[in-house]
Amino acid sequence: MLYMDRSRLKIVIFGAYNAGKSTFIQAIDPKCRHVEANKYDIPTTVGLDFGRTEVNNKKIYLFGTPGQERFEFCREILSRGMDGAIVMADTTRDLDELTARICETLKVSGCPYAVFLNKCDHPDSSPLRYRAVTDSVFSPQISAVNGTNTVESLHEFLELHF
Ligand SMILES: Nc1nc2c(ncn2[C@@H]2O[C@H](COP(=O)(O)OP(=O)(O)OP(=O)(O)O)[C@@H](O)[C@H]2O)c(=O)[nH]1
Ligand SMILES: [Mg+2]
Repeated sequence: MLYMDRSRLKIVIFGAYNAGKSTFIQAIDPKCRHVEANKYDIPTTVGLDFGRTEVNNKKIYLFGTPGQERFEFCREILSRGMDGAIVMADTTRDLDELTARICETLKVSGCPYAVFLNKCDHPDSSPLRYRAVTDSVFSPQISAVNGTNTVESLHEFLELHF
């Protein structure tokens, strides 16, 4: 298998539409690539995001998924062979069905994952909205848009599991 080598890790970023997945990958790797379209003049991921970084001599490949419901097939393809997952949660919105379902699937699968509580810079942010899916899961508060706690949280997640 391509990713059995633990010096290279495939980490997939899941989460609802507009949660900040692409913004997070951009914060980690400013040279990342996106496949997106405009929905009501707002960019939305329709294929994937791809970013790279290196942590403790490990090459980390970040694959961002599309959040729209209709792209389930993309999420399924991108999740093949993943070593770990990060679920991006928009703390300005209540826990949604897609995010709850992704967390449940990851929990059952035994794949190492974390829930990143995003948009904590926003006045409407309330991380407690996600308490149903953060019990005994690493769940740092971040702001992808201004970079707060993004790199540190990724490092901590990797140190916990790899
Ligand atoms: N205030 C605030 N806004 C954010 C943050 N992260 C992302 N955003 C904004 O949220 C919107 C959606 O961000 P994206 O990164 O495109 O979200 P996504 O999860 O990739 O969206 P899809 O690919 O369409 O599912 C953009 O307007 C971002 O600027 C954050 O930490 N704080
Ligand atoms: Mg996106």
